Amino acid sequence: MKSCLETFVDVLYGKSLMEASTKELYNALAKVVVKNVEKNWDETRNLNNKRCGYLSAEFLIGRMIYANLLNAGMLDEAKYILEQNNIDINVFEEVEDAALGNGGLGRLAACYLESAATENILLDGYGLRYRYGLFKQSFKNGFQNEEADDWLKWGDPFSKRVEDDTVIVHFKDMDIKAVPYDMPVIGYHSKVVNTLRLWQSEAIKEFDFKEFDNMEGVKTNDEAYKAKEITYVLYPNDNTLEGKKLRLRQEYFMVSASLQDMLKKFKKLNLTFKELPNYYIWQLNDTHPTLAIPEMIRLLKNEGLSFDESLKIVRKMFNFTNHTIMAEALEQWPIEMLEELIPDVLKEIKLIEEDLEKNLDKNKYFIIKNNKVNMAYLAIYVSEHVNGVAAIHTEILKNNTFKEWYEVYPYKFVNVTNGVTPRRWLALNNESLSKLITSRIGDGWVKNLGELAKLKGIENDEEFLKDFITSRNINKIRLANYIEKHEGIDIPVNYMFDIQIKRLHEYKRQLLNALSILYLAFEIKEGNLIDYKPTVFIFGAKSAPGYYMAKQIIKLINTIADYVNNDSVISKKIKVCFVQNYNVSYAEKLVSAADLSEQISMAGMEASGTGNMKFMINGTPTLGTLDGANVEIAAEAGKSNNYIFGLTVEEVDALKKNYKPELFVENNPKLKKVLNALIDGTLNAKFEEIYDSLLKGNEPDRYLVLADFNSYIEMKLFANKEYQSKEYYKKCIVNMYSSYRFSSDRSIKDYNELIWKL
Ligand code: 26W
Repeated sequence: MKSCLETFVDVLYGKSLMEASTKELYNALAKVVVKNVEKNWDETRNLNNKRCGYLSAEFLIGRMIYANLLNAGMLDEAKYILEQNNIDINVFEEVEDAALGNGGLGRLAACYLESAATENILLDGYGLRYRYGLFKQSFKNGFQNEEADDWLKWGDPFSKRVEDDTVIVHFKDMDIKAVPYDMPVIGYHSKVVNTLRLWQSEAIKEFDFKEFDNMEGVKTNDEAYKAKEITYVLYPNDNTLEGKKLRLRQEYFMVSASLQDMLKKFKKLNLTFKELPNYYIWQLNDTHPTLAIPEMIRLLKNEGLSFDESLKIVRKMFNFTNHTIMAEALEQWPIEMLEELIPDVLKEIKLIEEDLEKNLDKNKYFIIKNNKVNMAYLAIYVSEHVNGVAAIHTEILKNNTFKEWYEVYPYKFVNVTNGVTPRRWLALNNESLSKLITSRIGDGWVKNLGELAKLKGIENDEEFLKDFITSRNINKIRLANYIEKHEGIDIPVNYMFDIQIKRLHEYKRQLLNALSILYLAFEIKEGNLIDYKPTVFIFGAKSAPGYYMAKQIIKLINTIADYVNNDSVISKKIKVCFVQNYNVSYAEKLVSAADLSEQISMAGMEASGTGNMKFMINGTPTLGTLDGANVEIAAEAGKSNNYIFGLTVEEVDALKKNYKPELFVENNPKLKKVLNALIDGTLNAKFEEIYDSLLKGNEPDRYLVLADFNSYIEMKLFANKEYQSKEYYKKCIVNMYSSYRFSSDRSIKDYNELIWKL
């Protein structure tokens, strides 16, 4: 490998390793990795076994170099060679994340590809190659500021442009070129190398200077612009449909290119189309790629099949994962818009609707209503399987969200609880804990997280306990240094690190956390919390740029941070830090250094959560509600090994029938004081809208922040009381070794056994 890296740096840049820039080293090293897996990649590609395509508008892959080196078995050697040239492998931390996703759903897609390759399962990723990923966030005067994410400035050395596999996607007003960029998906010490294929939109006729002077040229250039626009930028919404034409174009572009690509390969096999579902099936990552269903029918009809024949085949080809029950996220596209952009696809949707009317009571079941296409209903009607992403979430789908559909198709509904890859989320991000684990049970856990169960009982081993604490402290020091450098905030490492990191959304209740901090601040000021152990509350979160209330909450938390951090009495006990530009790489550092994991959504709202799993694997107890996968985390590790509080789903439903938030404030002067601080000038800014959202309007306090306030404070104080005791660290360790269920290797095996059957 040494000479290989030297050759690449020399051939590409005419330099020695020591002369090369970080960017040059990165590009050359990545090329060496790709070259190393080339043979396995070709062999995997050439297998004719049944495969599944994971069709997703988002793949939040993050930084790739370390994960790929580890999985290809090249990490130690790379470290060594670089070291010999006085280069620290950590220089690649400068390389920006590929943030081609918003949050949980996109990161899940990335973990799944990695786990499938590790488990030798033939799962390809199909998506979009956005020129700009999720915006970069900074704070200006406490408000979120967004900037373009030019991730390609570091190059894209893991990708290969495959000109030969270009396809044409047809819209009513124009035809567009879809050019694939392929990335190898390298499993951990496995033979299979899968492919992540991302489509880039381009004009069929490129910008033409000769024609620039006449009208013809203007039209060409306009078209070139319109073509490129499709994959120009990732929509930064998480949980709300904006209903924009360009977004619909993105979805259809992705779907049509991917299916054409698959069909082209299938036709080379000279089989009958009936065989198609034995050759290729698709997992729809939420409704975003649901147009694949009518598009597949359209393509089969182009091959000479009838609608009925096509539908019969397509019914065996698709499976649908739902990731949220929030009404505002469930996609419904206006018929008008479909008619304007993709009338041929709309025709097939209407035929599917006719088919539905033949089979089901049309007063109760529909795909099209009020001139809108309900994408979830379309997906459920045709798919073989529908799944939720945590046990409680799947139950809610069956009993509420898709109740009527469950009544007619009970056999379609299955649960596959989410997972995260233990390579990125333990082996790589937490070197000290990994070493400790390996010193006791060997390194088999990296490939099979279930081996952590061998550590059962080790929480009673004094030496392990001591080493565990040392490991946690190493990570806390590393995080504190990083935060000091990037945020300019000094975080004492002997403070408890209480961390909430996730997209900013009202249902996730960062506001509940913020209000609890104000409560603690006032208590400390009044001298009521003598024994409280110093704590730093760390937040990381991006808000959708158009989500007003979320942006107000960011400003509030930054304002509370100023108030707390600048008060000489309060800051001796608590500090607040909202890190900027929270992303995958930041998350890696945060989860390995956390003392407490905040998972405090209103019960019933968080489909699963995956951050909760990352903390657990790293040995951090959850302060959380019985929502999403928290329920399963508490079940696996034991409820008493986590800090569970608040209303359950059933209690939320009951309370919501006649909720009067003011009743929770009236007899609670401390809560009243906290709420008043939002509007009375205690803080440096006023937050009328937040205050009003809790107490006024037709649905005050929609997410029951005030109803859960007391039980939250109580559990938060209890966690603080236990912190640094043996009891506390035992809880950490039990969580860590009980985390097998939350490995994405397990999730992928569930998908394969219950759904794909590859
Ligand atoms: C159309 C706009 C839009 C964009 C993204 C709507 C909905 C989404 C996603 C469904 C949002 C999302 O990321 N959901 C999260 O998915 C994770 C992976 O399953 C879950 O762990 C989270 O609970 C869920 O919020």
